[in-house]
Amino acid sequence: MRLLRQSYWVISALAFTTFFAALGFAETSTTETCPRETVGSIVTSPPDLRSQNGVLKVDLSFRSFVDPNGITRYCYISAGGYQAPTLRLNPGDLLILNLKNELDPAIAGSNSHPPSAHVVNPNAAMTHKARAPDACAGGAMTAFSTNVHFHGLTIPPICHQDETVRTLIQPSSLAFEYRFRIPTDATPGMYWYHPHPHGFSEAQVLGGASGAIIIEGIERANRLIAGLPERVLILRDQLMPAPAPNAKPDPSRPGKDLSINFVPVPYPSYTPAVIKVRPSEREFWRVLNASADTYVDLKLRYDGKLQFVGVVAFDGIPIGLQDGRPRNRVLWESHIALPPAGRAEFVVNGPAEGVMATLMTQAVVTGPVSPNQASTAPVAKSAAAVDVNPVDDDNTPPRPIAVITTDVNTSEPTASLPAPGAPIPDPELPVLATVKPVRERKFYFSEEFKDPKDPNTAIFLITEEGKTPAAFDPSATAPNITVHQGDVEDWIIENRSQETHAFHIHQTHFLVLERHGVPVEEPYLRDTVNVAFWDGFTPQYPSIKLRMDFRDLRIVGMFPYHCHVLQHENGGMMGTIQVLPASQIPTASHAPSPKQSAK
Ligand SMILES: [Cu+2]
Repeated sequence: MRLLRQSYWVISALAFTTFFAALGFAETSTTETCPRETVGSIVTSPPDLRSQNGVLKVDLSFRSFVDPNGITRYCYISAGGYQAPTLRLNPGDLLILNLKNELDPAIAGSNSHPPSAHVVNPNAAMTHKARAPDACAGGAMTAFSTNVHFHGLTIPPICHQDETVRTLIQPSSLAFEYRFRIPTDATPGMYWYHPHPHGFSEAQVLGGASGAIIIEGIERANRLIAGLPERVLILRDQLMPAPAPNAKPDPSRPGKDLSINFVPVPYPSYTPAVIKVRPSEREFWRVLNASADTYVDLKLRYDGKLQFVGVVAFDGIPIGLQDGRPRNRVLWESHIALPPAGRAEFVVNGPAEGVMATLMTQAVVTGPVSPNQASTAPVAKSAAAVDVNPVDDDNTPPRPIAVITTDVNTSEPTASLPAPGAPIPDPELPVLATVKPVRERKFYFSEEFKDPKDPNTAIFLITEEGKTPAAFDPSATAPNITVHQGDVEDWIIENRSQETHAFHIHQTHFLVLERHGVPVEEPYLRDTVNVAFWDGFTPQYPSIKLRMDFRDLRIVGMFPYHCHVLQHENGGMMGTIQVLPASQIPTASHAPSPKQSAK
């Protein structure tokens, strides 16, 4: 653990007081809440909190702050004052995380996001009845409710572990304890934590509430990277200040700004952050796209030349660890596309001294370009957005993120991977690609507008083929689909809408088998994957085919699958799956594999 280096917004006391007095903000909001780095500053690693003797005990406060632009920031602050600490644990370690919801309705309620505006799906709000104040039983779902999802980890979907459908922690609640053990067979790599209250996760994640989880030991999965300096980079998107009232619409204006480890890279100057590296040093980068809504497609250029990076893992699963393919290799890629929630861990050969090096995201096209878009297909707007781009609030133009400068004496990165140690054993269960699925299902993403002329009436849907499309209903007690523990299924996910969606399921990873009906061979599993948009006229919808794994004994219970573009998730694009215990009398389709009982 090291001292937190933060720079604070410098605002004169007078201007600050006048600003908040004018908007009627409560005085309890201070500059120290959810601090952010200044534009153009050096990217430093998030603070690390490491498990000791098999236990990591963390007290986190969940806070908000209204910034000088009137935009609400959210953050996790540890008892030691660290913002968004990286939680580092070994497989088998116990995590005890006490979360105190310190959102102040007096602050957030008076800012530009009135609570009612967060409810993108009015049906959900009306049917979601107030419940007892037991955090495990749900309760009033407001902009001040929260909970935590441990994205990518295979831990039980039960309250106090990784349950996100019912758990709602209110500001009035005592600190809420999350307590679970990292599975001993958890794959080493990058995971993350973020809020998941349906209807409000977009605003909270956009505001900056997210942090990395590192399961240690990736050098045991790939000995090539042992000893490399490791760097944790977290990309976040954030709302932008409203354009001037008479500003000319700018088609290059992004839907959201980006930041890297809380160093903002704001439109329109895109002043890049600064990553300092030792000249020509090889590093191991662990990159999380913690954006609520924004896709990135990362590229490294040295003196204008595109560089290859050596991919070791996606979504916390190192190559060759769970797919039966050879290990101890990297995939050299010229760009890294990450949907919201995606992670990539890769080797970077640092630039030599004097080389002009940049990290940038190229444009990501999230929908067809249509000159009539504004009149024929309403563009869904985030109800939480302060500004609404009249053209496209999903616009994702190319932009720099950071310049990489060499410095022999830089103190970053502060951590290095250890020596390789003993290789991680092969998984006990048969490799997913070789397992015969018990059934195949088809789902589809679609969008509807209650009023075709009003983009604010967008409803986002994920539907199993043959069922009636309906936005996610948080008050529903029955799951959308049921499987049995031990099942392996193939899911085809179609996109029948004209924008991209990022399919994600909690508690388990999947194997991508096909894209648009064409087999693909990916030597890793994922937990979040993009599904390309439909162009509006091709007879066949874009699709992916996934092999879904419900064999893990720990995931019995109910949990969600959804689009990880949180604007869409909040707008209804979510369903629940219930994993029932394996049948007592094994049938052909539900027989647990012989190896499972030994697990
Ligand atoms: Cu989506």
